[in-house]
Amino acid sequence: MSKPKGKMPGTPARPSNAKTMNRLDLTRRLLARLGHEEAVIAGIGNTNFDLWAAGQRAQNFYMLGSMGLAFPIALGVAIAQPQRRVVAIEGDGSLLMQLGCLTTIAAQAPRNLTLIVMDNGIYQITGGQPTPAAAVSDIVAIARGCGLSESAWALDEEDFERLVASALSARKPVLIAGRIDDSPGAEGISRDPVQIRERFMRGIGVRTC
Ligand SMILES: Cc1ncc(C[n+]2csc(CCOP(=O)(O)OP(=O)(O)O)c2C)c(N)n1
Repeated sequence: MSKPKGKMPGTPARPSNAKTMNRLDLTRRLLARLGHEEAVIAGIGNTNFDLWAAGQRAQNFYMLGSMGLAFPIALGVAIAQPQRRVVAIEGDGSLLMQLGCLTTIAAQAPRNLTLIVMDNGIYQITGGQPTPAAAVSDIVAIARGCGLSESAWALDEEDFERLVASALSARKPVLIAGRIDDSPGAEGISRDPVQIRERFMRGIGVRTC
């Protein structure tokens, strides 16, 4: 029998030349590239902890409680406000739980949406259990297969910044995945969902009082 082609279980699914980076550092680099009241939506747990720590903009939304909703929420904002750039940040475990959103985003093809995946290969906040992205599932290949042709691994911090800059002027949805270390998210986020929602709605101009 001939050997099966492709990646074998247990072979890292990310490119071997992708540097292991740091979530908070990448989040700070992302925010430093913004300047036009872009909406930034972060997923449950560490991604929103680090977004909070990187700077509490009124246009930031912090998802609480449910995995995999940062990209769907961002899609809604991108459709509702086509003149505004929207960026979403999600963990690999959360995205893998909600993969269908990639096909919806590809089909809707909003011109103003950038998706960022912080891939540490673990469900870190619940104890560090490995995700399929650690061994067998390549998130960028999945996204491309869903129709998001502008999907790429950031190979290092400079590459990440270059990809973000280009995504922020792209005319298609763009997905950027970064391999990150297992540093815990920063402490200190306010977990009041009503406050988070109201501030965001004022920040993107849909609540005026
Ligand atoms: C629908 C759902 N299932 C399970 C959980 C429990 N849970 C919360 S965060 C999390 C892990 C998230 O992993 P990932 O998105 O990779 O982020 P990381 O913790 O690695 O930064 C899990 C399993 C949940 N909150 N919601």
